[in-house]
Amino acid sequence: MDAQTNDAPAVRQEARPAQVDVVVVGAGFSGLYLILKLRKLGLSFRVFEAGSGVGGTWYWNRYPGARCDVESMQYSYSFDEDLQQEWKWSETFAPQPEILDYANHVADRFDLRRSIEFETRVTAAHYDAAARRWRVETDRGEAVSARFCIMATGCLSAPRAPEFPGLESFRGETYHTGAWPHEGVDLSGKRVAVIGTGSSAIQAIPVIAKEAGHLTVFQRTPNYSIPARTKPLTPEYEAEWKSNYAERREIARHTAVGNYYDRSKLSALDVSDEERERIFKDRWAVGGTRFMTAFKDLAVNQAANDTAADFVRRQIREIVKDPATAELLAAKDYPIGTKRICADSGYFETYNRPNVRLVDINAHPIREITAEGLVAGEEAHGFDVIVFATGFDAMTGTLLRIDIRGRGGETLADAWEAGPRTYLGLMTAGFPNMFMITGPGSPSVLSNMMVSIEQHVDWVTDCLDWLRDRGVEEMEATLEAQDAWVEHGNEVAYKTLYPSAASWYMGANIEGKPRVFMPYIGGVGVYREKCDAVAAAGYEGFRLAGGAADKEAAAD
Ligand code: FAD
Ligand code: N01
Repeated sequence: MDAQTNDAPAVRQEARPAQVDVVVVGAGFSGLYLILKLRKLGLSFRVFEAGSGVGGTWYWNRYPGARCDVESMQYSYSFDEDLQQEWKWSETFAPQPEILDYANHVADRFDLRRSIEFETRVTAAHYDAAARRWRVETDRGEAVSARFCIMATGCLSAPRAPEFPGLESFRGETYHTGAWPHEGVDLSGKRVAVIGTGSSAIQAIPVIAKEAGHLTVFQRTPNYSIPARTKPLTPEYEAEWKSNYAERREIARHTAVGNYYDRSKLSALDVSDEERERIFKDRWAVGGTRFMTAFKDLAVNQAANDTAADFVRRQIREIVKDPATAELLAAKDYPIGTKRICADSGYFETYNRPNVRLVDINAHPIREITAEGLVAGEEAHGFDVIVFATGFDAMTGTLLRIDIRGRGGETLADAWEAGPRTYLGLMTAGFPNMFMITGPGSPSVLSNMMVSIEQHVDWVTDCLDWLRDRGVEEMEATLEAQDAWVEHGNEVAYKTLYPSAASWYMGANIEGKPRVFMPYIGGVGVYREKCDAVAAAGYEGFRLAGGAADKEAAAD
């Protein structure tokens, strides 16, 4: 099957009962693994996916240059030994088409497609407290009743483009990196604008520059980026990983970010200037975001962080020939790593090309989009194509685009008015029987997401099994447990430098969005232990009702 066209092929469809145990929303890596686990449990379920194929992020983000920044050998499922032994990655950092192929392979290998209803968007989910069931509605006009609802909707799945005045008047083509056309876009010889310089833009810009006639990049905030230095996987490297997979995966599960690689135990301030420079140079030469683990304190100590930021700025000044452009590209106003660190393939070098220009929109704000292009400051720019690489309404946006109402009809939007509040990033008080996979309040976007996805799916499905065994019909995070978790999450976050940046982690990329640090930064390993302890204690911090839970309550 051609993964890039990736329309759902004709497959044997499962029965579509109007009443099921579980509804799953989303068929990215979270949803796919959920299907497998729910089948093993023998629960009845339905899965709705807005896209026409599987893969989520990797189905939607088909912009030129898209690729992973977690090493391929680690950005993959670990739940099946044969799968991880048999799948072959071509490069150290896999390109998007290959990751999408992998998602399709998993869907076919485990015959998952028959359980998914594609091109079906969930529009509403209302909890009926009397029946202890969710009523889930789709844009196909169907309503399904489910005991449990699992939101596998992704953290970076609500693309957003700023509402520049005049946008509708533009006569050329516009695209968002997060919703790139499946048939690709012919940019050859065209005058292209890219707005934004986040991870997506930084990956796309070098590729677009090679194809376009002229490229103008509109930058609001410069980003720190480390060369990815992706290269073909050697048979030796692959064999070494595959013969140690089980052990390495297990180690990764207990690390801070879910990756198996060396993390320094040294402070950047405890070594000589020469030694520090040597270590940074080594990391820069190896490539990839593991640069940030060169020293143990880069994320928590401003002075230590400054040494890394300064090193990266010096690399940029060396690479970019025009000093004024280099200065604009050198981030200075926030600590390195506190906005998601980028990994690139020739990003800074691209500005040495004669057909590429950088415009600082702080000095020259985009005033309007016109029929011919856009006006930034006093200058009118003509374009055939405008690419919005302007990111996502991250972590909460996708959930809040669904009309979710919990106990008593309270909307999730109201419950999260001051920012998302969850217990363990798994559930929100007032919304019983609704789980989130990698929700706000869990490590999610700060980790190798495959590790976090597997951990959440395993935890949730073990929980469903446990509830079923005891005939428990309702599970809800208590307010006390949620408040304590939110407080703990904030406490840990504010020990780091992260909250000092105007990042999407803080909701700062969306006007009016509450400024709270959304993911849990206490570490993947620590978090896993906490989740396991909660489960072992009979789901401590959750209120349970029905079946054995009622009997226990009556006996107390
Ligand atoms: P998603 O892949 O986002 O899937 C969610 C699915 O839910 C989507 O298919 C969507 O269509 C569907 N959906 C949402 N709402 C509805 C609805 N209302 N009704 C029906 N369907 C709905 N993570 C890493 O760890 N390493 C990386 O290198 C990395 N690179 C990334 C690169 C890009 C460009 C982006 C955007 C993200 C990247 N991520 C990376 C994060 C990535 O999102 C996760 O790694 C992972 O793919 C998330 O899987 P998921 O299934 O949880 O969510
Ligand atoms: O989005 P972003 P992204 N006017 O929000 C700018 C993952 N990912 O799609 O910084 C002008 O990071 C905005 O400027 P500023 C990864 O987790 C991973 O690039 O807000 N500009 C910024 O420059 C990543 O973090 C990979 O000042 C505006 C850019 O648009 C996440 O997805 C690859 C603007 C948006 O950057 C999101 O990345 C791709 C406006 N009104 C994505 N609004 C890997 O490599 C926004 N901008 C693994």
